[in-house]
Amino acid sequence: MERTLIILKPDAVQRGLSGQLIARFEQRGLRIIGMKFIAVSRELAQKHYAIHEGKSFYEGLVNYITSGPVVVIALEGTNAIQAARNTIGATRPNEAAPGSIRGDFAIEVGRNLVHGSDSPENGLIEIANFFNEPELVSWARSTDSWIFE
Ligand code: IDP
Ligand code: MG
Repeated sequence: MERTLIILKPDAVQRGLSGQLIARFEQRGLRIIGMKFIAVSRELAQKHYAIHEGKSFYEGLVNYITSGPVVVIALEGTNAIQAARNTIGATRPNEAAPGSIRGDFAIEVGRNLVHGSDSPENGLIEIANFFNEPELVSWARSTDSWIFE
């Protein structure tokens, strides 16, 4: 089982898309193990996006993710990283396939609605950055055997 951190970014919350976007991950079959509605501090934003420090869009990116409340979600499942990234769609919404979140709801890279971890290792690191251990729930979903073989 892999774990991935999903963030519904401030544009998703402001546009009232949170419910629809959560539904897409649920219907994909990924199991929610943590979820909360928070304001991201600048410090946490800088930590989360440290890999992009120095890039031309870095300042704008930190401003974007701290510009309003977000929903952070920890998901678990087989191939959770790739499954979630496919559900999210390509980084640049103009290149994202229709049917993906970005392909259906977004148009610009700086307002691309959702974050998803890019590797199993980063999934664990990013979840630990946003959640305390007691905020993560280990549970058996009654439908698990119909979703995971
Ligand atoms: P990802 O979110 O698809 O993993 P990354 O390359 O990790 O994409 O970039 C992190 C975030 O930085 C993107 O989701 C997007 O919000 C922002 N970003 C990436 N490239 C650009 C850019 O060229 N201009 C503005 N924002 C960008
Ligand atoms: Mg990324």
